[in-house]
Amino acid sequence: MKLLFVFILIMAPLMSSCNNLNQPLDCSDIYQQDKSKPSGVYTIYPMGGRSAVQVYCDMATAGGRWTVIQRRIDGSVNFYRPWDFYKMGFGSAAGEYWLGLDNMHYLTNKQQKYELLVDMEDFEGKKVFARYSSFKVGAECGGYILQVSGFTDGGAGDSLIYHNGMKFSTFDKDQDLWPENCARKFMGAFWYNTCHYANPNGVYRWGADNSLFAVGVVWHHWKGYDYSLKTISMKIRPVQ
Ligand SMILES: [Ca+2]
Repeated sequence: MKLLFVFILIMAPLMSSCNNLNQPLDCSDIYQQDKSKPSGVYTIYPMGGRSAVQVYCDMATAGGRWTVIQRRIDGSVNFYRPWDFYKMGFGSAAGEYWLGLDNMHYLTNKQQKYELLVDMEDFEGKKVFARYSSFKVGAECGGYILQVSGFTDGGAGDSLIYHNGMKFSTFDKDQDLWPENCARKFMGAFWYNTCHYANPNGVYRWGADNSLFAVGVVWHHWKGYDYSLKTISMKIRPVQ
């Protein structure tokens, strides 16, 4: 009996750290395990044991630990998709993808507060960012409401605050505040208001193009409605 007690005492910390090692919740957990790990594709478990999902971890920008939840880099993935895809996630962690609203909800509704960094680049190679000290996605039953605040300007301007408090909309699920359908009109999926200042899931159009109004990968406060960005990525991490 005494031996068993000692055994449990010795094994307890091992067992708990083992669980953590095998099932990191996000890229911040992966970073804490080994601070020398480079940026790249890793497996995380945002909803526990059976929720394995591949993501891109940014371990370099502003201290690293970022879990990328959305990324456009080359137009290789079609982002004009219905509700179920935005709920569950799609694309490739090594390239363009959307992590999924369920994963975003679970990650950002744990005890720790999350911050958001939006990195973007134009076709001339100029890079800017917008940073928010608080980012949270509500539950599906409430429409995955976006809560974002605490803006810091890295040259991009604040195109997201207009979307704060909005429900998520896709072309087949209109939860925006416009009488018509924002997702259909602007060929994306987002927390549309009436409709947008940011359309990161819009059509990849390789730069300036005013043939169709504001349907591109738009961040209005930086490049206006007629410019579709070369890259944009939204990444989150727990506030330390
Ligand atoms: Ca509508």
